[in-house]
Amino acid sequence: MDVEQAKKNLTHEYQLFWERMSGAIAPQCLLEEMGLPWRKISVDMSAAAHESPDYIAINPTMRVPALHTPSGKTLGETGAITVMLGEWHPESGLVPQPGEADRADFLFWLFYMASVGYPTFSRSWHPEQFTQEESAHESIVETADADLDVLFGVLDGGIEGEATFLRRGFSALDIYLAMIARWHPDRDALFSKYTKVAAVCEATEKRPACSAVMEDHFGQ
Ligand SMILES: N[C@@H](CCC(=O)N[C@@H](CS)C(=O)NCC(=O)O)C(=O)O
Repeated sequence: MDVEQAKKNLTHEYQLFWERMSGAIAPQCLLEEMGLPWRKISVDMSAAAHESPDYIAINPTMRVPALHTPSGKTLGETGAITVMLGEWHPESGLVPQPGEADRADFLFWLFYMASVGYPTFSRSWHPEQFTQEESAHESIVETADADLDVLFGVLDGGIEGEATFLRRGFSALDIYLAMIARWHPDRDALFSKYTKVAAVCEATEKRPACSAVMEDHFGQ
């Protein structure tokens, strides 16, 4: 392949700005499930690479993940990335399209997980970002973990399929749920208590693409 061809190929693949165990899990699973060509661009958050001018030019929110599309657009926010990948690749059937009956439920549950769930995990994992008092960390984590219990209880009640969130079968909601369940401090206890959540996550993680992505993030 000549340089010109290589350059052309680069512009035809997605680039996922990625960190281990981060919210990059969901878009990575989607890219794999959709069979799309993509490239991993590691962002070393332990070295504050997400706060560097280069990364700010890509994602001004200074958060990971971000997705650079083959058409040259870059966007952040896992919820937005999920919806847009679904719209750009409707043939995947992973995201209900405008006009489909379960679109409203899909958006409802996706944004509940992305806008309520994700920041609750941020409180549980990074209490230092929410207070200047070190003595308050324990209490912030305890409150966040109690909120997570409520969150997963609500999600359990919203699951309508057998081992999928939506009745239609496997969708991007299952991927998002499997991602946040992986972040839970006690996944065994979570799965014993919320059996519908467990069924969705276990079925999702049995899929070859999702299983490989989880291994990429949580393997040794
Ligand atoms: N609302 C964002 C949240 C993304 C987020 O908070 N990502 C974490 C990594 S898992 C992050 O970048 N944190 C920045 C920091 O800790 O400074 C999304 O859904 O993409």
